[in-house]
Amino acid sequence: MSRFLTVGAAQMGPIQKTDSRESVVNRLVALMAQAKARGCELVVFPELTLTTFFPRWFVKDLTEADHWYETAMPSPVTQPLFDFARSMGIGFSLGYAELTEPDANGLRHRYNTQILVERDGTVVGKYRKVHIPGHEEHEPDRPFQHAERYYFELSPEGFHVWKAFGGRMGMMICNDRRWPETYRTMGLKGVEMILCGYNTPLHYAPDPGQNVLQGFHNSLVMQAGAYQNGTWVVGVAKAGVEEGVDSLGQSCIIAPSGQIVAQTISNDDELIMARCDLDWCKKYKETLFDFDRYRSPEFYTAITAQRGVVLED
Ligand code: ING
Repeated sequence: MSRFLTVGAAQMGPIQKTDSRESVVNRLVALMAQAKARGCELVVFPELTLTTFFPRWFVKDLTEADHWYETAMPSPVTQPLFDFARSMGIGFSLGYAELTEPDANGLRHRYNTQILVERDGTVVGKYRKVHIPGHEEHEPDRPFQHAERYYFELSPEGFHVWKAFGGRMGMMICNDRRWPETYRTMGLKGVEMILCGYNTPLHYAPDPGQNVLQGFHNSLVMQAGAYQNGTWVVGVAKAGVEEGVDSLGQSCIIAPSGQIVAQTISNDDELIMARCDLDWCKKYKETLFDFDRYRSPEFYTAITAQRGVVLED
């Protein structure tokens, strides 16, 4: 038995500070048209894909950054993407900065968000980033900031798996892909395909020795997560030199075996695709990684009981 889902990874090249949302949406629509022409049923876009990666700058008054966020999805500027998708009968996943309406206490919340939109245009899932990297305060010694912990709050909901596109779909955002808990939490919910967007600068200020390993680490974590949870993984970059900062491309589609079945070769707008058999997940979920048969959660309690390391000696 096979349940095929043809998925596209629509890598975006740089988005500069002065690039309008309209110009970005036009690029997204062009990639979506390519995806449709190549038989894709679902196309995945990167993290924060409507604007430049604004956490590379620090602004003292957070409200000065409000224009980088979306207060509605769809909004008048993103409606053309939703309309085109529905007219083409193609679904998509989109990452953006979310600024919510005031809550019961009059507070507005800021999340690094990704949505999943089915082929009929309905938003069937929303995920907000759990693992928020970088720093909370201005760090002037850095060549550029990575102040996501200043601009975004922790997800209030955590990880979820949605029945959509004929399978069980999960989402994660960028730094989430580096943490095994991300995959396992969704693996324990039966996930069959995890959609991930990322913005990964090649320069890692806390340890520049890692710079040369960015591509290796990117593939390593997603291949491991896919294999150890018997799931497809789609990783999609915003790549290239944005406002002088060079970010990793190497978007890829990874099988439940951990094999990379498609990978981009440029740092620009580039579509890759794969015809994914969701039933291929069973080859791992029902053998090596039959969680119910082989896991020993009684020995894993430290994973949820602790945040950091507790030395036993
Ligand atoms: N970006 C980065 C990521 O996890 C980072 C943070 C940059 C980590 C460089 C390591 C090296 O890919 C986001 N947006 O999480």
